[in-house]
Amino acid sequence: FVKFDREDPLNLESLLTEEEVAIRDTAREYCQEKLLPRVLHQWRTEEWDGDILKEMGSLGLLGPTISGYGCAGTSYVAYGLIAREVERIDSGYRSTASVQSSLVMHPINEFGTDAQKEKYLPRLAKGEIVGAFGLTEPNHGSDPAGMETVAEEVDGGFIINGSKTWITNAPAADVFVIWARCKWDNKVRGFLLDKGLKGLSAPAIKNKVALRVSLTGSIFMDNVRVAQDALLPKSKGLGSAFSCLNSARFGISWGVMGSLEDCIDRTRAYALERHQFKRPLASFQLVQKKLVDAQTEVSLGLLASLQVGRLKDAGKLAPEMISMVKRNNCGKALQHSRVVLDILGGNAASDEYHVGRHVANLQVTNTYEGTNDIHALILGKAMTDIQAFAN
Ligand code: TGC
Ligand code: FAD
Repeated sequence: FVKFDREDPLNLESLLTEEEVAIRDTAREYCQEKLLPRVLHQWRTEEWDGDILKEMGSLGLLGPTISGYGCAGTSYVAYGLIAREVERIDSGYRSTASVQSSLVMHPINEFGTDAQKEKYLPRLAKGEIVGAFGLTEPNHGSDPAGMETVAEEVDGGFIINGSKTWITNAPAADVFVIWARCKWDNKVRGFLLDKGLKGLSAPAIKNKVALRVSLTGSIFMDNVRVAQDALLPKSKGLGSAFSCLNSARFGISWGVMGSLEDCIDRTRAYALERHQFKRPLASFQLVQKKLVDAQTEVSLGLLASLQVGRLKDAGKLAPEMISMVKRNNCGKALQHSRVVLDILGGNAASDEYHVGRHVANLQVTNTYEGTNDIHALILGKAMTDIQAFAN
């Protein structure tokens, strides 16, 4: 027999390529050395740090699955491994990066012209410019098909009206991927809006109780006029927006496991150190069970995401597979981070112990990119052929 490795009980490492391990190690070193020392200050102040995207860009961590344009051309598994390391520190850092990679660079690469790719991708990859993705609206979150943002064709371009809310990176964004219903054929398409356009604003949403290290804002578009080249010409219908979500949701399924791993590591160390009734907390059966339940879910969740990643890389993906791992891993991370938080006793209330911060973040990861229940309904539809979202 080999010795049981509590940090990798099912030997996930043996299923990774050398390149994936090297990328994971680069990401881990960066996150532990550069992000961890910043996280508490940013959490307390909600100050956003634009250098972080530049640093990630310099290491090739942005848009890593894209080939060309200064991107690394890695596997989706490597993308997942990066998300796991970043979210081990904080979901907000992963959010900042995954919007840039999956929700901005991906649609430009998939649906853009060569000129749009040349204009935006190299600078997004370096983190020199910041991107945001506007799908959710004040009246339409789980049901984006009802969106009220509209694009109208005018001489040589378009006029866009509408508003978006809860948009990651928006207040700092240089380029906005905006999904709008086109008046001429009623189809949803993506548009690229540059910061500074007349009628475009993106105020911050302050005083969040979670995701405090990522910037979140609204986007208001009041007769914003753009040229023809703002249209992402290969975007055709809401399915194009959903295809970006496939990549981001996949990354989240890895990321939240990193968050839960950090909760386990911290509460395990605490349980070994802290004594009550003249014994370490770790010696109590109830405490051990909490740690074991959580570590089991991490191990199973990571293996499931690895399999989905391999299928995605091989072009054998059904989007429902991503719903399954996004829903399962986010739900389990929220549930078990909350349980191991109990191990800290009163210290659970101190941000210096970090676990409470993860718990707050994981409530949001279980909500954005499709709530836990919406993913249940996506899977329910696939299992029964009956869609239960609406009549
Ligand atoms: P439905 O009729 O099911 O589909 C419309 C068209 O889209 C196609 N499609 C997909 N294509 C690719 N990938 C997928 N996952 C797809 N899902 C659907 C579908 O085939 C169809 O194509 P076509 O050619 O027949 O027109 O659409 P519906 O309106 O009934 O959708 C239902 C539902 C609930 C599944 C969908 O609205 C949904 O997923 N809602 C959740 C919304 C959501 O996830 N929003 C996320 C916003 S972005 C965000 O949260 C970023 S946070 C990031 C961070 O900070 O990390
Ligand atoms: P609602 O759709 O109003 O849902 C409320 C509740 O009702 C949920 O529990 C939901 O599961 C339930 N519900 C809704 N419909 C049904 C149904 N048919 N059956 C059963 N239950 C149902 N969006 C972007 O476009 N871009 C971003 O960058 C982005 N970043 C975000 C960052 C943060 C910090 C947050 C909090 C959100 C972000 N979002 C972003 C928005 C996010 O995607 C939405 O919040 C999410 O899709 C849910 O929509 P909603 O908030 O309108 O909730």
